[in-house]
Amino acid sequence: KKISIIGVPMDFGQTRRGVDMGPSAIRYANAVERLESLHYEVEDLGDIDVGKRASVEEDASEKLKNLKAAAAGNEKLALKVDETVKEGAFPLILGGDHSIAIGTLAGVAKHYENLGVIWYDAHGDLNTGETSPSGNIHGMPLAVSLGLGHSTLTNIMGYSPKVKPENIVIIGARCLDEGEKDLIKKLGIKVFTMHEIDRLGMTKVIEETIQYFEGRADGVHLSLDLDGLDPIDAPGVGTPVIGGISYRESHLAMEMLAEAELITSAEFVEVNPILDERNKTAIVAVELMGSLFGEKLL
Ligand code: DIR
Ligand code: MN
Ligand code: MN
Ligand code: MN
Repeated sequence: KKISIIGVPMDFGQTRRGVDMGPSAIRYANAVERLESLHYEVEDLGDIDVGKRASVEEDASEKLKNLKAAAAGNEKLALKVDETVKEGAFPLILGGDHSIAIGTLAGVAKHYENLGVIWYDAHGDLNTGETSPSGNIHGMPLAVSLGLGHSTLTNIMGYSPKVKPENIVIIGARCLDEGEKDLIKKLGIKVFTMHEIDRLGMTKVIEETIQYFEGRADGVHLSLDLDGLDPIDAPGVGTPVIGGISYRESHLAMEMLAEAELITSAEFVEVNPILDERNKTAIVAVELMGSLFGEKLL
């Protein structure tokens, strides 16, 4: 099976600079070599040209920050991801802030009846313009993919919604805004917060996740925000939240997903090398990619 890597140097979805260098940091941590060593054919398609912040004129009255720039970058990403899936390759997207999940899911979901999504994140990313405390689009991609929020974003690739609420599993949540909590309850979205991870253990959480998707999803996308991990293990992120998923638990999760052969596309986002310690977070991302693609210790 072929893996096609797509870098997205996007930082319009939040306000801290440096996350646009995430794809470079992940490549520098030997992502391509790591996957090749697992006997995959790996094609690095390079980076999507998302343009510069200032090159797009934004509407000053718009609550969503950098809306036009973020939408344009995500349209390009969606087209590239669509091509990759058509070609039969596994799309592996390197972020960039989490707003890029809007484009990834737009490109992937049209190829499935019932695309499952694992949202591995400290946050729900379920805000809309109405509920967002920040106006940052990286806090909105899961809502957008459900068809909720600004039409400039929900209409990317010309169809909406991309995913159904019953096809989503959130893992690692520990920082949810009020509007996000309401939406989770209203839509009945399956969430394993840190409480459930502590209580059940990651083994059970992933077993239940795999079971949940059985007979329900015809493909599963993994959207892994590095801030889902504890900042001790992944310090190079823009919005760290203490009390997160450990490095070991994350490895276990990836290894179990690999064994189940569940995942059909993936993205690793929010790596910010400027906030990092000696590229630690990008290295962790590549370690987790190794496990997700079947690397074993023995
Ligand atoms: C917060 C932070 N919920 C917001 N979201 C983040 O701005 O909407 N998502 N950091 O990853
Ligand atoms: Mn996120
Ligand atoms: Mn997050
Ligand atoms: Mn490993």
